[in-house]
Amino acid sequence: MAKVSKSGEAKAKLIEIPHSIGVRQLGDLLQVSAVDIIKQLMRNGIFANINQVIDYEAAAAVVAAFGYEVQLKPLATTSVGKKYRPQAEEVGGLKLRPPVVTIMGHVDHGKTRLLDAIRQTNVMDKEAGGITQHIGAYQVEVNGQKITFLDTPGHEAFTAMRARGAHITDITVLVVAADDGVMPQTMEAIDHARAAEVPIVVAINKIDKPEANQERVKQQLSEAGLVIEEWGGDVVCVAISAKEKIGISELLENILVVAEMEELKADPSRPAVGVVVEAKLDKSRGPMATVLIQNGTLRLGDSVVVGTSWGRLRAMFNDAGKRLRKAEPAMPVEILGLDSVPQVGDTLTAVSGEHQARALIQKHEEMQQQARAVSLDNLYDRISTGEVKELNVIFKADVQGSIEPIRNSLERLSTDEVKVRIIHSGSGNIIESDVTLAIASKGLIIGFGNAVDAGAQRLADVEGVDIRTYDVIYNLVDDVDKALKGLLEPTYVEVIEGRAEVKALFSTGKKGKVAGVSVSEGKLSRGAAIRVRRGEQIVVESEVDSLRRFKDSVNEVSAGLECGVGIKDFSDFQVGDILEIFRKERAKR
Ligand SMILES: Nc1nc2c(ncn2[C@@H]2O[C@H](COP(=O)(O)OP(=O)(O)OP(=O)(O)O)[C@@H](O)[C@H]2O)c(=O)[nH]1
Ligand SMILES: [Mg+2]
Repeated sequence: MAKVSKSGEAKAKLIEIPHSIGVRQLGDLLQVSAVDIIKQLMRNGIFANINQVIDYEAAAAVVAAFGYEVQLKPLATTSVGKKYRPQAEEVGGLKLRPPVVTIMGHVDHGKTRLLDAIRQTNVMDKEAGGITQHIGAYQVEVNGQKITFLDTPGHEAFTAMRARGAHITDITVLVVAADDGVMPQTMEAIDHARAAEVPIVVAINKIDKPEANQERVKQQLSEAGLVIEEWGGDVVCVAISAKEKIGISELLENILVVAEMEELKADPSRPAVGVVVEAKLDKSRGPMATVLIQNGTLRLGDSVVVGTSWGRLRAMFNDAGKRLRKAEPAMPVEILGLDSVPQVGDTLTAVSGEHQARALIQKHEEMQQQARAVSLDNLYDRISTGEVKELNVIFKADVQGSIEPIRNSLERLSTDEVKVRIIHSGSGNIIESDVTLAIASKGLIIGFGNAVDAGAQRLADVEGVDIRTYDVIYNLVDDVDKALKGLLEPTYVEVIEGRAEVKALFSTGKKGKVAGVSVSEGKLSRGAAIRVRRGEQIVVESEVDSLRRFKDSVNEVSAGLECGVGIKDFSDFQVGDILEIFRKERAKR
């Protein structure tokens, strides 16, 4: 039954498959259509549709039939999300490092102005001529301690980095304008920071304005679940004016307090690891990248791999444009010497030489291919391999009023094995930042009564993010419920729906043969899965192509009646063959 590959080339290639896998995913893995997978499964006696999940044995038989070696894939051990934590073996040389901070908040609430205010009042290297250059991040010094700020404000940029697998932010500063209060993007920013499990420091901005109302902002924040210290919660909140430069040093000191609680550490004695925050091609200097060092120390002359590019460090500059010989953890530096322009979010790793560089580049390429989002279709698959223990859902509804009830229904679907976690909800269409959040959180997006923005759909298609939109609450909840139940019911049982015995054979011209049968049990139905038994042997498994009572084509024939049966791609009936109509059903627990 083994099928020879079309290419015909030798391929004792090894395919690894998990404990269970979706039919569609198996097709992707073998680079054949799902239909071919379904056909092969049928030949092996398993009737599954494209969205179903099959177990290892079933999948392995298919893989073997396509001529590959097959092996069980070990459980995934990839870490998901979270900030950079050095490995246990690194603990020896661990030292405290500066925090890396991203500023977020609603449009026009003063993010850029705050970044500028911090930079102007606290830039470290004033003697370098005061020409701070824009390299994507900068460091300031407060009471002898450093803080690194990422120059691109907003939760979109923050989550876009996470979506690329880079977890660089330790603390977010949430800017809320005192005259405007908590707005939709403030809420988004809160959800994005929470999804990343990054602590939030609130900066109530524009307190110089006569319309400023700090109490109202604090009230709204507590409604959003951010209870500030003054109100008995644990969220640090500082009143500032980015314009008048009021409260800036207090904000910085508070950031350091939060950083201290986080115990951010790194080992400067190791070879460097970092993340690209900006990259460009300079006409005269070639590829340039701003890298935030996460661990270890980067030195001039080091060989580095950055994403899929590599090179030897020819020069290194800080945010003031000053040449450096080395860069320590949490320091942003601009580097020269790469052979091509890397991408924002790419990882930098110092390597011993070309051999290690090549191995690493290959690993990065493989990792790029492996990152895949969760969908309702592959949910069971992902959970059973240990990859998913929480179903992260981004839920958007047409109107605010629909959010709470549906949110509650979804959260109630949580089981012992999987928790349904609504990481972000809101009203309006599904937008690009929802998709980025889904990528970063390996989540899926559910919409109710709304539409998907074109840009969001494009991104979702490219990144393989599952977006489901509904107009009926029941269908929405039922689909998620079914997907979750899939994990509780990994096995399938076969149900025999009908049996018939072949009494006579009829030729039907070029279409082949039809069997004249007498239905002994249950019923036969058109389109149903059918197998032909001859004694102990199963001759074929296929589906009922045609069903006739006298001259009429019918959909069903019940026990006690006689009819003509045609089977798809089969005509070698013999008198005495037994036909069985069967259905595969998920076993109840
Ligand atoms: N009065 C007053 N105005 C401020 C303050 N901070 C910012 N602004 C003004 O508010 C407006 C928006 O500030 P930005 O810093 O551009 O706001 P943003 O959050 O970066 O806005 P986007 O980048 O568009 O999301 C500008 O006109 C600022 O001058 C402040 O503390 N007081
Ligand atoms: Mg701005």
